Amino acid sequence: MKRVLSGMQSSGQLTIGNYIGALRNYVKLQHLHQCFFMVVDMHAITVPQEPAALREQTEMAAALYVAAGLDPNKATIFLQSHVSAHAELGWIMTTLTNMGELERMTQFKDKAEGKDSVGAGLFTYPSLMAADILLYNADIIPVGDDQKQHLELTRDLANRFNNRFGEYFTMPEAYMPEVGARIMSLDDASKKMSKSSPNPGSFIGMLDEPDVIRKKLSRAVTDSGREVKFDPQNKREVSNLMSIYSHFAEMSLVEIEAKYEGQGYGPFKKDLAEQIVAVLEPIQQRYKEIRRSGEIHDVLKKGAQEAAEVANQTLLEVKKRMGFVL
Ligand code: AQP
Repeated sequence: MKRVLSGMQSSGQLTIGNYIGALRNYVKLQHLHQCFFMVVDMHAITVPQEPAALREQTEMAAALYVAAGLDPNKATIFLQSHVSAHAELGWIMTTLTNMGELERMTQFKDKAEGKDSVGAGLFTYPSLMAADILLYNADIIPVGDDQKQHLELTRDLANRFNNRFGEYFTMPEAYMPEVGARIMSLDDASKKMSKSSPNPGSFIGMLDEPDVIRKKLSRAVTDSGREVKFDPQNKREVSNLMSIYSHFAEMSLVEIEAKYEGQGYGPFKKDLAEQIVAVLEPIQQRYKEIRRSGEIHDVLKKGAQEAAEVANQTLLEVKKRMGFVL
């Protein structure tokens, strides 16, 4: 049995991009491996968060994990900030990281673009992410395509540590969906769909009401043609919507093309909205029950205990090897 680790930032409401790129895979993997799934609230504060919003977003994300099908008796579900070893190993990993490596990170460049002032945490966050993964000696990391570069850095840091202080860390491997590893924004298909986008029309939130989903899709940008065809080079917007369709309806791209041949975009977008609603509605129902019962607090408490047991052991070993007085 392998070890799986992944997490999402509580920087907004989870989107269908987070669902397709990561959460759906979490649910599958919990039946196959030993899994640790966290809400990375300490990553969320790399951009300013209002305290009340951070609290709500963090509980929302954890409750959505469970509502989407994560079982606290199968997987360890916890908050990053509840296990202090993350911050400690995060600092150690920062000291092993070179500035040049962080400067190359495209996500940092994207997030810093056009901002007058950027927090140092946004720059160093890939080192904390490396610590998140290495603390659990995880083998498999289910992530979307945007996290590939950060995972490469994690592997480099694991190698660097192993070379300097003796073989210890496992080399983690990314686990990505074949289609939909990068779901793009509904208003601009050159940008990835992001939960922290200031334009709510650019993403579909996992808690969006059915009518909101229908409206957002009817307004989603397409091209001036009318052919439902998967061609990411020339038909970026429609190809993105087709990837989403393929996931929610569990249909291949070829099947989708055949179904909408000669029909234009209208019926395709309408059906897509219904496919998304059909998957999200039961999750939203369960979500409401979970929030109402308050059970998520018990889930997170149990998860933090389980996670800390593994993480603290790793941290101790790392400190011993590096020469800290214990
Ligand atoms: N658009 C996407 N398509 C596919 N996968 C995605 N992921 C995120 N966006 C997409 C995957 O979701 C997981 C959680 O991501 P995160 O919360 O750690 O941060 P992120 O990658 O920066 O996601 P967002 O939604 O864009 O958050 P903000 O707006 O705060 O930056 C990851 O596995 C990610 O790959």
